[in-house]
Amino acid sequence: MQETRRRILEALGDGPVTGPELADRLDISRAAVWKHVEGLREDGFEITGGPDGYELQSVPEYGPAVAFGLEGFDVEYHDSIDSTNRRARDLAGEGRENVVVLADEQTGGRGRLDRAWASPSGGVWLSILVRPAVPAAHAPIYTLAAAVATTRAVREAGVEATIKWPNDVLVGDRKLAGVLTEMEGEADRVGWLVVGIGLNANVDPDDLPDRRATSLRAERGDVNRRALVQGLLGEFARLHSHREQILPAWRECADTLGRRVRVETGDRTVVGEAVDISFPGALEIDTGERTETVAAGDCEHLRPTGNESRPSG
Ligand code: BT5
Repeated sequence: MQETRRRILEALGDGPVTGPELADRLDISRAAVWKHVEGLREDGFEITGGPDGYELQSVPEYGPAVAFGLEGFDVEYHDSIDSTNRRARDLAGEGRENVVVLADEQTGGRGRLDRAWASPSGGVWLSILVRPAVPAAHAPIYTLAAAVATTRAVREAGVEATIKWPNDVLVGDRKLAGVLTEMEGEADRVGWLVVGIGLNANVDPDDLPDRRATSLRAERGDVNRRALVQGLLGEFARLHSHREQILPAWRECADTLGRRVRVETGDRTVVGEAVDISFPGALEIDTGERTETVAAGDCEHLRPTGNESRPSG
């Protein structure tokens, strides 16, 4: 959101302000004030004009308004886009950073390994573009940070979510959100990192292809997505600048630790008890014979009996 519009909203936050007063405070012309107020109205802010001046009546639930009150990130909002990750990668190519691409609907959302990610209108589909000064090998820690930030924001909204390693946010054994991280860089330095988060917010699980998917609407009713996204991004920003807090926070949110799991890594399958997570995000699995460290893969929670034919999540 433009700095001037942010300042106008801030001024209106304390009660009505006249046009001339706004022009004075912001050191812009009255015509410019009028133009910015019109722009805010177009973005869904309800601003009335009365004898006391302009008055802010309501802030929209989602859309460009997410930028209002958010520190540290520029927000680029789309009603509909193919994929916020694709757009964030393009912005990375233009040299941008600390941008969040946000959409109400995606027409070509992607999961890991190029799987399709259903993204109907009403969800939270966003991608965070950052350039952390770390080696490329450390990138997975930001995927964990995104899962923690999402889980905490969802818990704040009253839904007891947990994380399944490495990046699924579940309610019980149903998937509420997923994370897709993409990056470019040299071995010793990340060039850019795009952390994509898909969160089934105000959507109907019937509109999602996977029968083991859930949404906030199904779990507790519709949420204010602006507050949710601001909470999520605030949490991500905190973890981003305090990396030492990410693993402890992940352990606190995780449902995988202490469970029997099966992890498919592409070239092997590891079955055993998930005993811990290690930097930058590897799962430690006690197979009974030794402890295996698995850096990436698809994880299935198994029943404690060891009956692997009946996965529970
Ligand atoms: C993920 O992949 O969980 C990562 C999803 C990341 C999506 C975000 S949305 C914003 C940004 N822009 C993008 O284009 N992507 C990111 P994975 O672990 O591979 O899970 C994919 C699998 O989840 C699919 O194969 C389906 O079985 C299932 N699935 C698809 N859509 C779903 C949904 N909306 N909710 C729950 N499960 C879904």
